[in-house]
Amino acid sequence: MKYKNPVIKGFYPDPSVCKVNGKYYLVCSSMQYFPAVPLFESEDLINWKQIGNCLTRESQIALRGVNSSGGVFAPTIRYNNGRFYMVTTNSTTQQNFYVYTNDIYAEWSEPIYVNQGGIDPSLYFEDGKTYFLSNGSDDIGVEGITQCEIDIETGEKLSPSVNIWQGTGGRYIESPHMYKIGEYYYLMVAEGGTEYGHMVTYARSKDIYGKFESYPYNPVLTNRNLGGFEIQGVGHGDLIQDEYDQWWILHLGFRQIDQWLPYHHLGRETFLTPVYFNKDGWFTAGYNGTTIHEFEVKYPSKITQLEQKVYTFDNTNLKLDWLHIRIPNMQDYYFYDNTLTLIGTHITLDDVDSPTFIGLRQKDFDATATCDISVESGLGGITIFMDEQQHYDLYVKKLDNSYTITEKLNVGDIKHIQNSISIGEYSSITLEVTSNNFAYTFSAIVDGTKHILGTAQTKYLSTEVASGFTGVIIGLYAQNGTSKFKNFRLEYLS
Ligand code: 6LW
Repeated sequence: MKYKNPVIKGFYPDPSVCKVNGKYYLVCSSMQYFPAVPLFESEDLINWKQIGNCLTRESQIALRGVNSSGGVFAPTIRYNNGRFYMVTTNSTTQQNFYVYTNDIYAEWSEPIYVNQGGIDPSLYFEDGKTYFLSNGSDDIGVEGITQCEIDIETGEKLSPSVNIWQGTGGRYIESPHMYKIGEYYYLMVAEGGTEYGHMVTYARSKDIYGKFESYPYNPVLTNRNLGGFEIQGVGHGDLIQDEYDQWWILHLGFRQIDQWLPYHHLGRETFLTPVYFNKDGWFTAGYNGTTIHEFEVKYPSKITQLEQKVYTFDNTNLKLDWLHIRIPNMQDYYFYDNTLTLIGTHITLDDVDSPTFIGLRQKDFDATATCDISVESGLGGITIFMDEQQHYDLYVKKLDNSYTITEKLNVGDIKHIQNSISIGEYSSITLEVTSNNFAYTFSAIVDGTKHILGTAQTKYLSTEVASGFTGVIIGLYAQNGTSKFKNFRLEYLS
C-alpha cells in the first residue's frame, strides 16, 4: 500500500491521535485562530476529515489580543472510560487545561485547569489513575519532562510534579507522550526545536516514574541530516497502533518551496510514518529514521488516498472548516442566499486584533482562489495572510463615485502598493489569486476584462521570514464598511 505525505496538508501542526471503536481521532494546535484545535476523524490514518473544533466558545479559550503564534499550543487527545479528553496550553496566559466530551461529534466542556507548568501537556490513564505530563521544570526546578498525578474530575494535582526524563541533550525538549506497550512504559518526546533541528526521541522504563533508558540510537526520527530535501522539521509525534498491529507515528513536518530553498509558508503539516518494533522491544521509524514523500508498506488492505481539490461555500462549513483571527464579532458576518456579507470595522489586517476576516488554510502550493465581490462601502478583498506583519492583499476600495482595485504587499516594515487601477461603476468584479511554490499572482476580472496587477514571492510570507508557528491562510476580509462575496472557489492544481 502506498501513500503520500503529508496526510493532512496545510497549517495543521502538533498532531495528537487516539483510536476509539475502530476510528482514529486527531487534533492539532491553532495558535491565535478561532475556532481552535481542529478535530479530525479517519478510518485508515491516511484519509482524514475535519469533523469539528474542540474550542468553539470564548469561555473555553481567551484569545483576545494574543500575539500571532500565541494562544493555543500543542494539544493531546486521549480517551478513557467513555470520555474524550483534549488537553492543551494557552501559551499567552500560560495555563494548561483540558476539556472533555462524551460525544465526539458534539461540543466540548468548559476548561478544567491543571496547576503544572510547561507546554505540550499530555494525559496517560492506568488502573483508575490519571498522569499529567508536560515539559518545563518540576517542583524542585529540574528541567525536562515533568509528571504528576491528577484527579481527572477536577484537575487537582494529587502528587508533586517530578522530572522523569531530561531527553538526549537536544534543546527544547517538548511534546511528551506516555504509552504502555508490553512490559515497558515508553516516553516519546520531541527535541531540537520545531525547525530544521527537530527530532523525535524516546526512552523506556518498567516504572512510570522511571528511571527511563534512552533508545540507544536516538533520534528515532529526524530529517535534520537530509540536505537538499523538501521535507524538514520532522518531530512532535504521537504513536498509534492500527487493527493489524502495525504501529505508526503521526507527527509534524514542513515542506520547503524547493529542495534547495529553505522557506516554508504553508506552515507545519501532519505526516504519517511507519514504526517497526524489533525483537528486543525498541522501535525504529520511517526510511532509515527519516520521513519521505511517499511510503510503501506491506498492508493487508488496499487503501485509496483521496484528496479534496476544490473548496467552495457549498462544500465547506463556514463554522467548521473556516477560521477567524482571534475572537470574531459574529454580528459582522452573515451568510444568506450563497452570499457572504462581511461588515468591516476600523480594525485592519495590520492590527493585533480581530479584523473582519474568515479564511481557509492554504493546503498546497499550486492553487487558484477566485471570488466575486461587491463593495458597498470601505474596502474588501482576498488576503494571503501569514500574520499582521506579513500579508499580501488584493482589495476593492469604494471612493466617492469610483473604485480602485489594489495589490498591496506587507512584509515587516514594508507596506508597498504594488499596483492599483481605478474603475468606474461596474457590473461584476472577480478577484483571482493564483499560486505556485514560488509566487502569488494577483488579478481582477472587471466586466469580463482581466487585469493582472502583479506577483509576489511566497518566501516573504514564510516562517523563515515571519517566524512563528502558523501557516498561510487564504482569507476574505472587509474594513470600514460592507463587502459581499459570492462564488468563492479555491482549487488545488497539483
Ligand atoms: C508547540 C511546541 C512547539 O506547543 O511549538 O516549537 C509549539 N515547539 O511543541 C506550537 O506549535
